[in-house]
Amino acid sequence: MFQKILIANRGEIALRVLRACKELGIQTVVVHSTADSDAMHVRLADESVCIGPPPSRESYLNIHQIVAACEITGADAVHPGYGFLSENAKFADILAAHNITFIGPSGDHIRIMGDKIEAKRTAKRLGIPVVPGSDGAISDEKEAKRIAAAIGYPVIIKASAGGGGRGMKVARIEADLEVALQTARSEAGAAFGDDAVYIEKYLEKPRHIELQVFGDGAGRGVHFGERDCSLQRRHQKVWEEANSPALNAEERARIGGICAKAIADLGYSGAGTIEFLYENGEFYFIEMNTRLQVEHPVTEAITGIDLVHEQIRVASGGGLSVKQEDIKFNGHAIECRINAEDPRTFTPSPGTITHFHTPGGLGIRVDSGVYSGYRIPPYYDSLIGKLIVHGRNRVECMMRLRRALDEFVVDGIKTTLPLFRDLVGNPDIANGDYDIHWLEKYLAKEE
Ligand code: MV4
Repeated sequence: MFQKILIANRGEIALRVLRACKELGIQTVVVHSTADSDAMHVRLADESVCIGPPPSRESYLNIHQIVAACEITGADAVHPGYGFLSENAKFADILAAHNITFIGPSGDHIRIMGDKIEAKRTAKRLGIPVVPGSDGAISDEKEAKRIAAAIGYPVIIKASAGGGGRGMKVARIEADLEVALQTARSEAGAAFGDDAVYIEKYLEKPRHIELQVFGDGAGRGVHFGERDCSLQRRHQKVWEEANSPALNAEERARIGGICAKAIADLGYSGAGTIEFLYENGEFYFIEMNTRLQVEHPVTEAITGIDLVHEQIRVASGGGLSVKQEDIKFNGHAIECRINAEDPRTFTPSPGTITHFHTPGGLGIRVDSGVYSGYRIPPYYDSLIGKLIVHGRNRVECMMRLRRALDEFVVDGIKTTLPLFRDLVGNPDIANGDYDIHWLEKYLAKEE
């Protein structure tokens, strides 16, 4: 087991990882920018190292400073959290070269999944159902037209170096294809320095369902069920739940089994998320994320398993603490992302939190790094906390969520709490009847 872990992140996730380390008796080091000297993760860590000025590029993304902080403090592993360097293959490789364990998959696995064409090819080879489309990059318009005619319109052009919604163009008819292809290609070249694009059948009203998987790096793989993350705005998830209101136990076991076997065959190590679009009872792979995700607590709530403990165990060579048959799904969980933003326009609202009171009681978890009197710096993303609610079933979970939202007080700044208070009263949400476009349509109507 590790003696000392360096946490290369900030905010609620730094605190989340810190808590897991404390429970496992592992010493903690945090790194921080000058804007985060009074952050909670800095106060609670055993040691802290200031690694640079506020801009992320010069601090939380500065690989050399982080490696230096490991060497100064004698940390033997790094947990990257999510965002920042968590899916940076070069960072994983550099740490390995310094004999520091990256708590995550190998640089090679990160690299494969970062290249969306390679990721899809790998998924397909491993038996995961993918969206119909080109087998790899498309070379010219003629090829695009031929494939589009074969799979049928509408189609979508995606950047291989994109992901998370960046660099996509829809063509509804053949006459749209030339422009879609050219814009997607030139935007990809400008944004990512890689103009490779691929084509897929465009799914009109899917849900976004993702499978939580884990590999032990030695040929074993398990799945922890799915999360439904369809409620999003501009590719930012807003509300996530486990299980998906759209799936039954049989469908879960089937797609879960496929994913767990794929992870085993890949020899993958650590936590991963396999993202699917789900429409008319079918799963279509789109991407795989090679990190712990923001919404992992809903999976923890329904399985009772600490996923950060598992990450640390696997990275230290101790293997997973559970077998597939030990993983049971119990009840329902919902996570609301509390952002320091206007609840309608989503304009960031940094500033000082004058009063912060979190709800409590059975089935309530709040993961947050803020406190009364804390000043939110304007340099980073606006997530200030997550409310995770668990119940024996979805109805109980929703009742408890409504009550918890009433108790939650954040004064001094705008937050997305009022949006959630509206959503819990909406009949579509109560019925679990929504797709990836639901929230944006709802927000457009409310204006
Ligand atoms: C799609 C799609 C429809 N058809 N692919 C957006 C994010 C990126 N991970 C993939 N995305 C999409 N890919 C096909 N073939 C629709 C989206 C999409 C979306 C996906 C998940 C969650 C929210 C979304 C919002 C708009 C579009």
